[in-house]
This record gives sequence, C-alpha cells and structure tokens, in this order.
Amino acid sequence: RGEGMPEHVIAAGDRRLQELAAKLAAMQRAFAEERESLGSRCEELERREAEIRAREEGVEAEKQAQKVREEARKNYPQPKWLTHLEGTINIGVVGNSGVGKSLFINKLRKVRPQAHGWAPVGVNETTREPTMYPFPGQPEVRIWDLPGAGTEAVPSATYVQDMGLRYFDKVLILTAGRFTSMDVELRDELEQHKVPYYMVRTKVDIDVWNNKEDNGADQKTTIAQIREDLKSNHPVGTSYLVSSRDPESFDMPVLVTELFPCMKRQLDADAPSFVPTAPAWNCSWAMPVVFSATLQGMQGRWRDGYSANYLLQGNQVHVSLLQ
Ligand SMILES: Nc1nc2c(ncn2[C@@H]2O[C@H](COP(=O)(O)OP(=O)(O)OP(=O)(O)O)[C@@H](O)[C@H]2O)c(=O)[nH]1
Ligand SMILES: [Mg+2]
Repeated sequence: RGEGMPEHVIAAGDRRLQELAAKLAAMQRAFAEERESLGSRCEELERREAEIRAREEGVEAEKQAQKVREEARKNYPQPKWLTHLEGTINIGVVGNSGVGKSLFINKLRKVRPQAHGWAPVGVNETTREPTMYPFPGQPEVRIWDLPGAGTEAVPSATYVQDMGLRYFDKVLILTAGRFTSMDVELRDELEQHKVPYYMVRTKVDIDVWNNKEDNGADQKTTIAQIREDLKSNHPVGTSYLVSSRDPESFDMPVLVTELFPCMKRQLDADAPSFVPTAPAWNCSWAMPVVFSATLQGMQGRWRDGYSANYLLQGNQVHVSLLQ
C-alpha cells in the first residue's frame, strides 16, 4: 500500500483488483463448465460413432444375407416331389388361390367331373400339395397342379422356390381378373430362367356375364375391352383369355396349340397327298385328346373334287381354292 497515497486512489485499486479476481473466477467457472460439457459431448460423440459403426456393420451383414438369399433364390434346388424330369415334359400351372387352376387342368385333359383323375376343384382353398396329372394316353406329358400362391399354407415370399419353377418345361400363369404383382413376379422369374410361360386369364365367361349385366355389353365388346385393358395396363405381353366353363370358346383352343408346339409346325403344302405320319406330326403327344379322334385322323393336306386344298393343322384349316 503506498504510504501517503491518497485514500481514493487506494480504494480504486482495490476495486480494480476485485473486479479482475471476479472476472478470473468467472472465466475459470466457464472453462470448468465447458470442459465438463465437452467431456460429456465427447462421450456422446463416441457413443454415436459406435452406433454408426454398428449400423454400418448391420447393413453390410444384411447385404451379405441378401446376396446369399438371392443366390439361393436363383439356384434353388429341384423340389423333392418334382422327380423323373428325364424323358418327360413338365408343364406347371401356377397362380393365386382360386383362379381356376385345377378346373383348367381338368378341361385341358377332358376329364369329366368327379371321374378318375379329376383334380379337386372348389370354392375354398383346394389344392394344398403339388399334384401331377399325366396327359391321358401320353403319360410322359405331365401337368402339375400347383397350390395357389399367397395363402397362409403357401406364402408368396418363397413360392418360386417351393414350386421349383425353373425346373419346368413350360409354365402357365393363371389369373382371374387382373394380373397381380405376384403374377408379374412369377413372370419375371420365368423370364430370368428362360422358361417358356403363358399368361392366362380364366373365368372370362364371368366377365362377359358381369359386363352384360352392368353395361349391357355383348361378348365381343367385353372381350375386346379386356384385351385392350390387358395391353395398356398390364406389362405382361400376350395373354390368353379362357373359360373353363366353355373350353371350346375364347382363346383356349389357340392356347392348346401354342402349348404343344409340334402342332404348330408347318405342314408341307406341296406334299403329294395326305401324309398322316409326316415328320412334323410324328411326335405322338402333340395331339392332345381335347381333339376328337376324327379331327386327329384328318390332320394333314387334302384336296377335294373341285381342286380346293385343305390344310388341317390342329383345329385350324387353311382352304385355298384353285381354278
Ligand atoms: N365361371 C367360371 N368358374 C370357374 C372357372 N374356372 C374355375 N372356376 C370356379 O372357380 C372356383 C375355383 O376353381 P379351382 O379350379 O378350384 O381353383 P384353384 O386355382 O385350383 O384353387 P386352389 O387350388 O385353391 O389354388 C371353382 O368353384 C370353379 O368352379 C371359369 O373359367 N369360369
Ligand atoms: Mg386347385
């Protein structure tokens, strides 16, 4: 303390010192607080970093698992029930439950209701196990009635593998009404494995009936409308409209000839006479029994007394009138 310093100078010095001490204490407090909060922030950052790492690892593990699942999906094994593929032609019929798969197969095989070999048909979920039906008289041609997709018994997620779709020679995808995402998924799967497939819309008799009731439309109009709708709203390519109630109408006859390619082969138009055993027709199962014995016997090229040429192929005949 300065001897002889005026009192007011001493007092001002004390105040200044107090002020500085207070400022320092405040800074120390702030620093301590900051350090404390930084410490907890550091911990928080570390925790978050660990969480992100764990998530990254989770994502990587999921990616791997997905890859494994995809591989399994692509290379799924032949199902145990699908045996004797050598020397047989296997046609699978798939689609959602209740679209009419079993009835369609019965009609394709011309089996009478409830007769021996009739595939059970019903208003409830009916087909629970893949069941094979040999073509009458052609046991090497096997049609498989597969359970409907999307039921509790047959979940959609594993349907493709469970049904062994890639092992079939041909697959028919049946739907009643619009094609669903499941149908499109099945179609993609078959395309991926290069299995020929056919998109079939069943129950068109009901569509025709409904549209007549609702809009007074005739059959021709309804069929044209359905075709137009399928073309513009369903990216599934060609589809066949069929009715198992009326198998001789709509696209069923064409579908049958498409299904059995031997029937499609061109006959030799210049053959000298009717050639029932021409090479194009020597594959005996080419002519399913949906065609009558008479129609089968008439296949080939004919000429009548007026020089008209008849070329019979499947259920179609090409007539050329010669002068
Ligand atoms: N009107 C009409 N009814 C049909 C047609 N196809 C099937 N049905 C009826 O639809 C119902 C179901 O037919 P199913 O053949 O049992 O169907 P599904 O696809 O085999 O069914 P799940 O075995 O359960 O998958 C039955 O009542 C059939 O009579 C059709 O083209 N027209
Ligand atoms: Mg069925």
